[in-house]
Formats: sequence, C-alpha cells, structure tokens
Amino acid sequence: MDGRTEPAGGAQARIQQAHDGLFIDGKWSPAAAGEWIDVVDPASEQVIGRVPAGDGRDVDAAVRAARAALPGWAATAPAERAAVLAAARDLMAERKEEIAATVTAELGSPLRFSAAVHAALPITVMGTYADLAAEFAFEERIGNSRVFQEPVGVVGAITPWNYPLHQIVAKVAPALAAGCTVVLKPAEDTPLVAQLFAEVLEAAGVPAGVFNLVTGLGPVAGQALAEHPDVDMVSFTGSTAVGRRIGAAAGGAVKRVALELGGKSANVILPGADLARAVNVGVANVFANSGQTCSAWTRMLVDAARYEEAVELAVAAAAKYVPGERLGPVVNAKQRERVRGYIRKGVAEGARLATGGPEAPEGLTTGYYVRPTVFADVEPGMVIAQEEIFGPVIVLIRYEDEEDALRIANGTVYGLAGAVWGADEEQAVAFARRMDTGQVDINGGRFNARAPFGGYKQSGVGRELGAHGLAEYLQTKSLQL
Ligand code: TXE
Repeated sequence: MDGRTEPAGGAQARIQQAHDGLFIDGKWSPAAAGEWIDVVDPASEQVIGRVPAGDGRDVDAAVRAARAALPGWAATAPAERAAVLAAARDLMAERKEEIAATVTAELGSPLRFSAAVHAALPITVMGTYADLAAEFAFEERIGNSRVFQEPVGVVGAITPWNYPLHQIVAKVAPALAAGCTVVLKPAEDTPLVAQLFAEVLEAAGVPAGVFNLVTGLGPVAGQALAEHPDVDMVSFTGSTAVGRRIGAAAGGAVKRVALELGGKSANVILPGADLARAVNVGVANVFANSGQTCSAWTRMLVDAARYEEAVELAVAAAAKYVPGERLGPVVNAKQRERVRGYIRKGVAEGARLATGGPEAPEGLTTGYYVRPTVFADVEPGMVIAQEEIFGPVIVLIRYEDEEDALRIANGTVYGLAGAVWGADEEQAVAFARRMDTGQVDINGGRFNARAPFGGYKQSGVGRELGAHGLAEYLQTKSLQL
C-alpha cells in the first residue's frame, strides 16, 4: 500500500524531542521571552511537540555568535569544510527513518513519501555540497590577476514548511561550504526536523556559532533576522508577498539576497507527445506533497484535439490519490481554507469541476485534507490559472497551436519551472528554450541535484543547488599582480 498506513496521529509516539531549545553558539537554550509554539500533526490535529518562540533578542544573540565564528570558519581549508559536510551527510543517512517520521508528524505527508523525498533528497543535497566544497575553484588565475571566491559572511536563512529539511539544507549546506556562518529561522509549522538537523551539525563537528537555530514566528523572529543590520545576506524561500518585503529591505540596506518564491508552472503537452504518460506524470507531479510544491506543474496545457481525452486521463490519475492514504493533508487549517477558497473561486469563475471539490473528503472528519481536484475548461486568465493555490488542484487549459501554448505558458507573473512533452527531444527542447522559466523537464527528464534551481520573473532571485547555489554565498575579490 502506498502511503500512510497507520491511523491518523500514528506518528506521534515516534517523535522524541531530544532538545526543545534554540541552538545558539553551540548551546541549547530557552527563548528570551519564555514563550512557546505548539507543533501540530496535520493528519490528527494533535499537538505533538513545542518549540521556543524566539524574538529579536534571540536573533540578536544568534547573529552575534555567527559573526564571532565567521573569521575562523571562513579561514578553514575547503577540504576541512567538505569533511564536516560529509560527516553531516552520513549522520543524516543514519537518522533517515527518524527524519522521515519527524516530517510525517509535523507536515502530515505519507511516510513512504517522507522517506523517499523529505529524508532522501536533503541527504543527496548535503552530499553534493560535501563534494563541491572539495571540488570548487575558490581561486583562479585570470591573466595577471589572482581571483578569490570568499564567503559573503553571516547568512540569515528563512525557510518554509513544504519541504522542511530540503529547504533548510538547500541553504545551509552551500552557505557552510562557502565558509559562511548561518542563523536559520525555520517555518513555525515544521520546526522539529530543524532541531534534529541542528543536532546533526553539532555531532558532525560544525564549530559553535557557525550554525545557529532560532525557531519562532515569521513576523517576529523572521523579520528580526531579515532586517538585522549585521546579517550580510538573507536567503528566503516562501510566499511572494513576504519575499517582496524581504527583497525591498535587503535592497535598502544594500545586502545580498536570494529569494525562492511561488510558481504556477506549465506542463505543455505538444501534439505528438505520449499523452497518457504526460498526463499521469503531470498529475503525480502536482499531487505529490498534497500540491505544496513551488515548482509543481499546476497548469496542464493540451491541444484542442486531445483535450477531452486528457481530462479523462487526469480524472483517472487523480482517483489514485486517496486522501488519508496516498494523499496527505495540507499543512494547517489556514492553508486548507485557502485551497478550498480557490476551488470555490474556480467554480464561480465558470471552470468545469471534473473531479474533487471544496467539501471535506468522504469519511475524513479529522485532519486538514482537501479532495484531489481537477478543473477543466479553464481560461488562461482565470484566478485559478494565475495564482499559486498550493494544494492538490490542477487546471487543464486548451490551446490551439504551439504559439498559443507558448503565450499561455508564459502568461503569468511566475517563472519557476515547467515541463514539455514532445514527439522528440528536439521539438520539446526548442519549445522549452522559449519559455520564461528557470527549469524545464523534457519528456519526463530525471531530477538532477546539481542542476541550478530558481525562478525567472516574480518566482525569485538567485539559484539553489549545485555550483550555482554555492556561488550565491560567495563574493569575488581580485588581486592584480
Ligand atoms: O508563507 P510565508 P506561508 C506560498 C504558497 C503558500 C503561501 C503562504 O502559495 O500558500 O506562500 O504560505 C517566514 N519576515 N509558499 O504563509 O509566510 C515564515 O515564518 C520574515 C511558497 O506559510 O512566506 C516561514 O519561515 N519572515 C513556498 C517563511 O517565511 C517571515 C513555500 C515562509 O512563510 C515573515 C511556502 C516576515 N514578515 C509557501 N512572515 C515556496 N516557494 O516553496 C513569514 N515569514
């Protein structure tokens, strides 16, 4: 059986919180205000733990620790940093099941998906940065100049809940590989795996102050970190609304910023493509993680001749995502209401509800579940075709010819990801080159943890993963000889 097999809340018993403090300067400590945030299992709606609610004072202490640790860490040989990151990867691999159980408990994702993605992906990414720290050319010769890549400095990392550990590792691993020190403010919905990660880094030999963890609310701890004058760079993943504010503040302070924001990516199925495969992979891409993936291909574009067939295939594929089994809940009650609101909006706009809907899934009275929903007869300008829904909702849009498909694909404020399916690779690549987006999967192309990931347009600034992700945390110095 695919997915969560234990009853709702079954993950509870397995969560052992070894620490319930902030991690600052190598020590676990309570928050200055003595306040706490409850962590809730979205499947059972039960409180499964609590973390300190840090505020500006805690952020300040963490930034001071990171500043004090910077010269020492920046001066380590890249091979030494590589060894620490490799140790972290090994410790994460040893604790893989615990990572998966923790993410299932705080995010609600089916345990199998947590193991395959939420635990496995960050282990892979940590491994790539252990390798890159050793391989990367931190110094090069250009004519009579010696050019050095030096760490940007103290990094404030603010991460969301949708891929809790991956989002953390995608920032912290390259920052540490670069020689930066870090203060992390993870999402308030999923802070437990961040505590586990802090334990891992400590055990891997990351020196005190090099990595600091301040849990807390976004507008309190997050904002204090984003606006702290002694933070050299802010790396943020989350909503476009918050990202815009962080970008504006960073611009005003003339500091480095990296932003990974929302998306409304197009899955373009060209005439001649394998329709069944394109639709099945496309639906799976959206419904994985309950639709809470910024790069999800939430708009499926199909030529008019095969449109109805695609709708039927999508409805059949959606039926496999049984809520409470393969389809987990969304992260919290607010998110569930937001997603249901979009489904109602789609109906009101005149789109055809092919399957799903805003009602609670049958038989599930507990948990923040949403029905897997497929909309047909969607016009490109509709709200459900323009805004990021972040739930298990896919819209199918009809196009007349390739130029029309391109216009629709490029017709949103976002440009994070996408897919193109063609009769052959050449046709699909030619189309993808004309898309205003940061990454495109060609005919179901395989994931590459070293390929740069990031957005065009309002999907963000900068790139994560691989050498491009490492470069974000470096600044360049040239010495003329
Ligand atoms: O995001 P927030 P939310 C999108 C998605 C989702 C919507 C809302 O569409 O439905 O955003 O989600 C911290 N200063 N994405 O409300 O608030 C917050 O504590 C500094 C896309 O959860 O942006 C958390 O750590 N930080 C996305 C992080 O920002 C602040 C992933 C993200 O939360 C802050 C998540 C502030 N004023 C949501 N306010 C993606 N790109 O993958 C909040 N935060």
